Amino acid sequence: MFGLNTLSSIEIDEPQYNLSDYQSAVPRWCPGCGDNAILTAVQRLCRDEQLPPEKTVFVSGIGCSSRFPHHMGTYGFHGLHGRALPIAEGVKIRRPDLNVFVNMGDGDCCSIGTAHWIHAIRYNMNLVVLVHDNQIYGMTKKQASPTSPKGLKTNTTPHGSYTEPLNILSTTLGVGNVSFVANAVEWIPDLLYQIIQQAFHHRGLSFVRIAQRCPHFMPGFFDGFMTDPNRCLLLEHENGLQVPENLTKVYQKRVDHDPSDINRAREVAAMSEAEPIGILYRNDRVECYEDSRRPRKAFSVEARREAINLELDKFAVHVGSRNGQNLEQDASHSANGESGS
Ligand SMILES: Cc1ncc(C[n+]2csc(CCOP(=O)(O)OP(=O)(O)O)c2C)c(N)n1
Ligand code: SF4
Repeated sequence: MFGLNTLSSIEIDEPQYNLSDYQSAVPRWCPGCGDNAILTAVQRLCRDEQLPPEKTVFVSGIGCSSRFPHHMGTYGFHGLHGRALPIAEGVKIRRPDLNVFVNMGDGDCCSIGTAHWIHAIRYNMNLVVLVHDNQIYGMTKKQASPTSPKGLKTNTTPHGSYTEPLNILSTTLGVGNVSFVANAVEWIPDLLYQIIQQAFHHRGLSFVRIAQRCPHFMPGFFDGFMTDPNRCLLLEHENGLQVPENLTKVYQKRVDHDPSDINRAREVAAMSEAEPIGILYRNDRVECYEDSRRPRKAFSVEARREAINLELDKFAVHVGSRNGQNLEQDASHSANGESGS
């Protein structure tokens, strides 16, 4: 007998999502832009985790990278410059059941959005935060960002940037309540995928800084890291990154890094000679904000109406009184021939 009999047939009740279910408008990023690689990694993750598109939200601010939600076949919110995190937190606090991702540029996160960045780490909501760090303002055509290297000539710093760049990883690791910090580069897809996957599985705010090429305004900027594997330091650990064998031949600069050690994480973050790749820090015991501050119980329409009416009653003007005076009394005075005016 050929084929399966009815007893051994496979029944699939759940919908199976494939990559095209997560694809929306065709990306309009420049050819070779690193945002394309990040999009591909995230779409793969959604497919592998079988995330229902209707239960998944991408939130962004403004910038080239912030066009991300347009390219995902999920819900999305393209917000205001620097304001992705408060919007995402609003979504998460009302709907903790949703998978919420945040995409920010380095300008979005570390310049106009700095206050939200710091406080989001402190709040520790269950979000995946991806910072596309091309070290420039891409959308506004090469202005210096807080992560631009000192001396970089841009439209706002034609004689070269005067200030030291801000270290995204060190700053994040310096905030009390930090629970997950990772560093990735978009041009090593296997490791990028693995890092985003671990961020997704971490319960709490997973902060992933991703070095991202902007070939249009920063051509060749990351070439040194791409052509010399020794400028990358892979952080391996059983609770962190597991480097696939095919990459071990290329990336020989690897170190055993325990992500539970925050002091070591801070040392690694401060390194300037190599780009650390992997999970720098992970602490699963930090409480999520939405677990301690659950939204209040939903009330019925009738209960809400009654509560609103009770409040409004406090301001009600009763017929027969004006400015605290009793009009009925005034009227009776007039009727008795007393002047009420
Ligand atoms: C309140 C406000 N200020 C400034 C701008 C102009 N603006 C748009 S995008 C952008 C910077 C984008 O750079 P980045 O966040 O690094 O993202 P990229 O484009 O490099 O992905 C700026 C300053 C704006 N849209 N809104
Ligand atoms: S300007 Fe840069 S960051 Fe923006 S789409 Fe082009 S390559 Fe990407």
